[in-house]
Amino acid sequence: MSEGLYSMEAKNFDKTLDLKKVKPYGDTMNDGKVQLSFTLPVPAGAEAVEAAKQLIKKMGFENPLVVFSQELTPGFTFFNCYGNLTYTVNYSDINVPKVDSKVMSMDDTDTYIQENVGRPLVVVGASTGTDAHTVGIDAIMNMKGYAGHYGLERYKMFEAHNLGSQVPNEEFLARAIEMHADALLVSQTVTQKDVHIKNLTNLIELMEAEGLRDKMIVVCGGPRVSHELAKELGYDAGFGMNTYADDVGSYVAEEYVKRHPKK
Ligand code: B12
Repeated sequence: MSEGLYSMEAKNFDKTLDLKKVKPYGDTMNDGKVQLSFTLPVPAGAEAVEAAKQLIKKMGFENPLVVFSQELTPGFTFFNCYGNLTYTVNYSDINVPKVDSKVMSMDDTDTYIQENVGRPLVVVGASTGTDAHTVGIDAIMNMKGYAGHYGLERYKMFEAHNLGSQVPNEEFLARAIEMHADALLVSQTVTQKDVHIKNLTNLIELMEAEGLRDKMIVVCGGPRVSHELAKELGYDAGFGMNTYADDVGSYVAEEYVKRHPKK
């Protein structure tokens, strides 16, 4: 990976920064200072503090410091601590797979679809399976949008259908077929016991069984979803935290045009 703007700024700020050996920054470059908090299932007291310090050392920290400890309930003690991390990472070697598209504004995406497709693209979204979280999919799809970015319902060239939450995969797919969806937008927030992996995989299996997988662009998103994970599970793209409708809208439009070049 190339050295990004921020790392370059840090390098100008302090010449001792080595991007091959990056560690946390606290008060001074390379001090490795980290704040951590956790609970131990032991009663509060000097022994609890010592146990916390020993654990911090085992995690790879030097100078363990417990700055706050309090009994939460009899037999459980909460700690706030500091330590200097001894480990480093090679930032220069990091390569994170990302969605390959040029992010356009809402107006530019509308114009792009108008010029290259000539009709609104149909997108159908939901928080699927047992997942009850709607805020993520709403942020992407709702007319009013999220953090100053209008959602897909606001775009002139997307016909956006948000089916809400806890939509079973079978129903999601049936509605998508009925609405002639060009793209599916799946949101997954709960990841306990890998429920998202099972649910996301199940949708792809259903689509493959129906011979539909290649007929639609299939995108998933959520706070613990990455593009890499999405690809592994058979999706075209995956979006994580801090995604806006602009990112997804641009991707869907460009991907559709790639698959259906204008004759
Ligand atoms: C609000 C909330 C709820 C509300 C949801 C209300 C609603 N209508 O959505 C309620 C109270 C109902 C709730 C319930 C539960 N919750 Co809850 N909830 C949260 C909370 C506080 C905020 C989530 C949120 O709204 N984030 C804001 C949105 C905007 O962010 P986002 O979802 O990440 O979305 C962005 C991106 O991820 C991306 N994105 C998301 N989806 C998609 C889809 C596509 C296609 C694309 C492109 C992008 C995309 O774009 C969005 C905008 O940038 C989080 C904790 C937290 N602070 O994050 C816990 C949290 C998600 N909940 C959690 C849990 C465990 C639950 C419950 C299981 C609790 C329980 N035992 O009952 C239940 C869920 C039951 C169920 N069947 O699903 C855990 C999940 C842990 C895990 N890793 O699995 C969390 C992390 C809390 C915690 N620390 O334990 N919850």
